[in-house]
Order: sequence, then structure tokens, then C-alpha cells
Amino acid sequence: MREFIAGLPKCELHLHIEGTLEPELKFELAGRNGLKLPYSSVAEIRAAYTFDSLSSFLKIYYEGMRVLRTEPDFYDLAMAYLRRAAAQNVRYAEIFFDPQAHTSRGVPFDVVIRGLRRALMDAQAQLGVRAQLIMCFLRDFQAEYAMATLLESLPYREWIAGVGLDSDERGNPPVKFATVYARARQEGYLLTMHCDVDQDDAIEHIRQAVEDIGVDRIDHGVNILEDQRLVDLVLARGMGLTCCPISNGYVTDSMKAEGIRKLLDLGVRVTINSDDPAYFDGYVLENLEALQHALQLTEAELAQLERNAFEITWLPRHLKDAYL
Ligand code: ES4
Ligand code: ZN
Repeated sequence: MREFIAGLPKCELHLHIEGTLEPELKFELAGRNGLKLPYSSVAEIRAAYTFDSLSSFLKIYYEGMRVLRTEPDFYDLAMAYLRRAAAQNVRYAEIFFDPQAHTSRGVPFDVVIRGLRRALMDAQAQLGVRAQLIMCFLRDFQAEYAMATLLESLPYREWIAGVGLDSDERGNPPVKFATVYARARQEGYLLTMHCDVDQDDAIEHIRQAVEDIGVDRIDHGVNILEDQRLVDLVLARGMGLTCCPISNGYVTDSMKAEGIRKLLDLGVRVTINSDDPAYFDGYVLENLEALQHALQLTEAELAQLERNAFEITWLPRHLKDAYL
């Protein structure tokens, strides 16, 4: 089974590039940028990764990314991820980035996107792994800042497949960004957003995302099982869910494996992804292994999970078909 999972062609659709920053690269970038880290070793950094909720995780996540300053920093970050992805037989990835986590501390938007874009181009040429970018707004900032970020992205419209919404969900419902999402759709962006597992008002947030905003996809979204009507709507629209089992185990009490199995059995296009692998200690391969271990998935079921992912990619038709 290990060999089967390793050999399976994979598709990653829920991956925060800032969440792939491994402690080794953190040190290297700190040194390059003349910054002093409050840790003296890689082991010390890893030991400080103690979180048991979304908010305790996010604190460490934002603190960690302060070493990212220049275009080559973002290039190296993305290239390191894409090398690992290629080694795990990931054939295609849609990669989230959080521009406001950088512009809010003085790093220009174009520095971020140019570095990431150059890595994607080099990875395709050198590693044979294709990838696209999804720009996420930070939901704990004001909607006006998200709108300004959307406008700032427009010169790079062709480099970005769609938009997402992440960060602290508490008190920041989907409808807070209704105007931003309407404009994003007008500009031709595809739409997704996080509906994190077991958040307050989880099912109402999922309802808003699907019915009020009209997203094309939901990130996480396992709580949809609480409302059969919404499950039916997602089935009717053929929408996908990007689930992240190991991440779930960190920010809630479990991987939510049983819920993922239920969604799979219902025919929802559920997919398995890694979220923030440098922090949650598992890339997509390890997520598939953990889920298989919990659910005793068959080879056919594992193949279905990857097929689901390739089916819901945001690639143009002719490129999508090449993976199916
Ligand atoms: C995130 Cl696990 C998670 N949830 C919400 N926002 C995020 N950004 C990066 N990881
Ligand atoms: Zn996420």
C-alpha cells in the first residue's frame, strides 16, 4: 500500500506557500536578510511549534514568515516546495499565497508575486510539475484592504487563477467579503474560501459561501455533513472540497477521517491536501498515508481521491484533460 500511494500521480489543491517554510530555510533567509531569530537551532524552532487551535497556529505562522523579504526569498520558498512536491509525484498544484501578510509589513506585492511566478515557471521547465497561484485575502483584516489588494493584483491577472480567503475565521464570515468576491468574479477570477473545520457557525459559513457568494470550491468544509440540503447542492454543482487531514488533527480534536469517508461515499468531490506542511509535519503523501491508515482505504478509493482533485482543478479544459 505504501508503494501504491507513493506511485499515485498526485494533485495538491490546498497548500499555503508560507506554510511550507521549513526551519532550515527560515534560518538561511534570516541570515541572508540580517535578521536575528529568537531560536538557536532547527530543533528549537520545531520545539516551539506547539499549537492546538487555529489562532495559536496562526500566531506562529505569521511570525515565521517575517524572514521573507526579497524576490529571491519568495522564489526559494516556492522552489523548495515544488522540489518536494515533484519528489512525491505531485503532477499539478494550486498554491495559495497571502499577499497581505507581506504588504502589511512593507514587502511590496510585486516582490511577492514575481518571486513565486518565476519559481513556478522554472519548476515546470526543470521538474515537470505544473502549478498555478491562488491569491488569498486575510479575513481578519477589513474588507476594504482585501479590495485594495484585489485591485493591486489586476496587472498580474494572468498569473493568478483565482482568489481565496483564509486566516482567523472567528467573527469574519464569508459575507463580509461579498463585494470583494463579486468584483473578483467580474475580473474573471475563480473563487474559493476557507470554511475551517469545527469553527463557530461552521455550517452558516458554508451556506454563505455556497449560496450567497457562489464559490466554485470550498477549502476544508467537512462540516457540510451537518446539512443534507447543502450536501445535495454541492453534489448538484459538482463542487469540490479541499480537505487536510493532518491539519485537522492539529486545529481540532481529530483528523475528521470519518467525515471525509462519508463525503467520499456520498460522491462529493473530496480531495486530500497538506495545508501548512512545514508546520503540521506532513506533505500530501503523508496526508494520504495517515488517512489510509485511519480508514483502511482501498487502492480504488485512494485513486478516486486523486481523480477528484484532477477533475476540479482550475486549469483550462485542454490542460485538465491531459491529467484525466
Ligand atoms: C491556515 Cl490552517 C489555516 N486556516 C486558516 N488560514 C490559514 N492560513 C494558513 N493556514
Ligand atoms: Zn488552509
